[in-house]
Amino acid sequence: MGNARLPPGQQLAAPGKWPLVGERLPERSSDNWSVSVTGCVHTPRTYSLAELSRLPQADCAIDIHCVTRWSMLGARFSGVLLDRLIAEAQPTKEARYINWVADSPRRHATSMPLDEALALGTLVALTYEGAPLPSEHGGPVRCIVPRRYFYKSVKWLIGLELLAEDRLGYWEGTAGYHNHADPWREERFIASQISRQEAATILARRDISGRELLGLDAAQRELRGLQAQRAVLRNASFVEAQLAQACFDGANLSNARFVDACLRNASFVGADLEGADFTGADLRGARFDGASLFGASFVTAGVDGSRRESRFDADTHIAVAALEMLMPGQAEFVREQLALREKS
Ligand SMILES: Nc1nc2c(c(=O)[nH]1)N[C@H]1C(S)=C(S)[C@@H](COP(=O)(O)O)O[C@H]1N2
Ligand SMILES: [Mo]
Repeated sequence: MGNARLPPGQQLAAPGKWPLVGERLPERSSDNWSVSVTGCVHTPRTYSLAELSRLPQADCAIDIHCVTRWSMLGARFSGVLLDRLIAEAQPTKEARYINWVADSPRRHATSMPLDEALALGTLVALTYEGAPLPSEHGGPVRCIVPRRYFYKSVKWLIGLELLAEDRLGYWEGTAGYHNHADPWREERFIASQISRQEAATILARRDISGRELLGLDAAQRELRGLQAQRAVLRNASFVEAQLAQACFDGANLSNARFVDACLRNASFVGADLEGADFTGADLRGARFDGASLFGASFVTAGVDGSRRESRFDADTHIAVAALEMLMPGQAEFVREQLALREKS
């Protein structure tokens, strides 16, 4: 019988056993521990442990799902809801991400969108099953992010930093762990159904030619010169990625997102780019010969009248015939860009 609370590919850990994963101990002792709230906030603050424990405490039962495939259901934690700390810090309007910083030799950290962390009921936890959180499991303070793989729950928490732009965490940046980490969608590594080893290899060799990696998450990655000929990358995210000189010839990139990516001299010859989003991307020198661009976008207009445009130059190759495939507003924008550069 399957357990409805168990996400795909997970198994229950032995009853009463909480596996230890990752770093074993914090850098310093738990005396004089403090947690600071900094970054895009009006009221930066540092809380001592005593101050944290005087704030209203929330009790939560949480299902833990580790990316290494064990789960532990109904673990009881108590502590301060992130909500409360954020309300006290008063985020500025730039604050869009939260970065959780650990006190550890490698300054272990992880990040997520702030609104998501709040919506998930994230806890700054001080106890486990009614007792102070053990040091090896992140005590005296760790974050507990429900409904994400457990690598989003940093042990030995010393800092909450609100950021305007996302910053990849330790595992996400070094080992190809997925930046969104939803266990119900099996977002384990940069693409579902690949191993940690494969993720690391892809990032190191920058070659995914011919591979099928649906929903690849390569946001913000440094992938200059990526070889992705004929790869199947539907719904991939390359938001803010560095992809100068990348080659996507013949690739299937329908609905892929290249928002704010650097695509200088990148090549999309014969690629399927239906519904792809190039808003804000640097397309100087990029080639789109023979690409299918139905429903692709290059500019967005905000409700406040602001516009985010992609950037073209005299070496950006888009066949005029391809403009027929675009929605009228998009076609007009691209036509303008092509006309402007004729004059310059
Ligand atoms: N500081 C720190 N936090 C961390 C890690 C780590 O290595 N260092 N590993 C993460 C991973 S991959 C997992 S699965 C959980 C493991 O928590 P546990 O050892 O208490 O089971 O902590 C997360 N938080
Ligand atoms: Mo993990």
